Amino acid sequence: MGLSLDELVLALHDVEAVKFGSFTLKSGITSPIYIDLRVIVSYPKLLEKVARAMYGTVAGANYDVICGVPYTALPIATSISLEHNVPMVMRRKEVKDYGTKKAIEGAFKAGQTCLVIEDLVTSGASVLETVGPLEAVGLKVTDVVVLIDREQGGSATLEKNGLKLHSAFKLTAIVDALVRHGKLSDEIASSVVKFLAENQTSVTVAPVAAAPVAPLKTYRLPYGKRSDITLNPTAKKLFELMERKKTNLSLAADVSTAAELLQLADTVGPEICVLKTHVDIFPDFTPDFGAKLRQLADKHDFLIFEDRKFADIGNTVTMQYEGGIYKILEWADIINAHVIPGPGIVDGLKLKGLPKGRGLLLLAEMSSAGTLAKGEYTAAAAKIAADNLDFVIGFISINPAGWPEGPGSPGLIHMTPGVQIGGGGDALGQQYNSPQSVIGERGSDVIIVGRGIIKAKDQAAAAKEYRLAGWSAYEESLK
Ligand code: S5P
Repeated sequence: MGLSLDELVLALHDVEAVKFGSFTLKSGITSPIYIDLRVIVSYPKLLEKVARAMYGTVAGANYDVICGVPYTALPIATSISLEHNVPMVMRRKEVKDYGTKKAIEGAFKAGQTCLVIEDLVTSGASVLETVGPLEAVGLKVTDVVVLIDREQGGSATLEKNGLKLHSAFKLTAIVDALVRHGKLSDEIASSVVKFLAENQTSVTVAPVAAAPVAPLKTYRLPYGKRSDITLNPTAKKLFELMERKKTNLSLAADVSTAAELLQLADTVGPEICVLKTHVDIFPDFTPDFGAKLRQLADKHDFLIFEDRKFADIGNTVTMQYEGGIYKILEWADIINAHVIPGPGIVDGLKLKGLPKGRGLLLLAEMSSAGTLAKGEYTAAAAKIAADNLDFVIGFISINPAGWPEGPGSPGLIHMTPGVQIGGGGDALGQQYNSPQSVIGERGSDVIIVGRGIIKAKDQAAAAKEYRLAGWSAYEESLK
């Protein structure tokens, strides 16, 4: 093998993969130690030794394929794969390539076991972000190997998720070795140990795109019937047009200009029930934007949802809804709001929206990793909706089938973002589920799809594919 573990620690220290001083971490915390293993790609012999040390650490574990957590561990996994002739799979961090649609690349069979390879574990969150998509495609994950365990709670979190952590080094052992070899003072060493003790993590979030949810058991009323139950004219219109057009697809039209949006609305209009906008991203917004979009909405029979996510006190949101440059109240059938300020935000928006027959969706859950909108917060949103059935038409939600109190009145509509046919996620915390999972298992009513359609070469064809996938999942769920 050549190097002893001490020598490997010294080599890592030499290339400054492990540094001591005062470093501000992403979280804002000041740390006396900084580990950055990305640099090892510049030292092929060192990379090889790191890979060998890790492979030796996990001897005895059973696996058919290996998968490196992107990006730092990819070259380590490759190195192990080459030396030991173990096949590798790769997780795409950004599933944006509509043509390929795969979150996990490579050849494997469902039921095979995958060893996860990571450079460093702190909380365990990034390992879980890779385990989720692996399990979602049917691979079993039981063991994880890392070069360095920072001993900040990662091992316990992984254990809670049924994963055994193997580490070539514990961070305190690295510190010890460096002290023994005169590279580090006792004083710095004890500040590191103190830092680790004071900065323990615990991750309670479920793995990204996690294990499949149980099939929906609640009986679903057809959209058409629910149009008679809602008290809100916009929701009634929505249920009716979904039934008429046979679509439960909402397009998240996050393109860069208003001109592009109008073009896109005309192209995919026939496939969708709702077009969702973020009007504040357009540099070319003009006061006639609303009227132009309304014309297209009438032409193609869809509703307009401005995803403004209001979040202020009642008095302020009335002004934001009606005024400013965008005058959202004039052209958007639907808006949404966070419930963080309490029910006053609904009262404020209702003052302006109800006389015009508009509808409001409450953000009860979010699709992003680590969202705080869960548990009691979600239940509070459901309660505010139940108290305002004239104006609140439903929710932005992720798993209404799992709500302890149920998904609420059948007059309320659930719209779910974070949808792509291949699952996966993006680099900024977005988490995707498939149309089938969202409608068939999670009990939602409408799939909200952005990049899955926008980035496709043929947007109209992609929209059609999503419409058919969403609709067949709905029809299946009626049975
Ligand atoms: O929790 C949420 C709520 C919303 S409204 N997660 C989301 O992603 N959204 C919105 O849905 C987001 O602002 C974006 O417009 C869309 C998802 O886009 P995609 O490209 O990731 O499909």
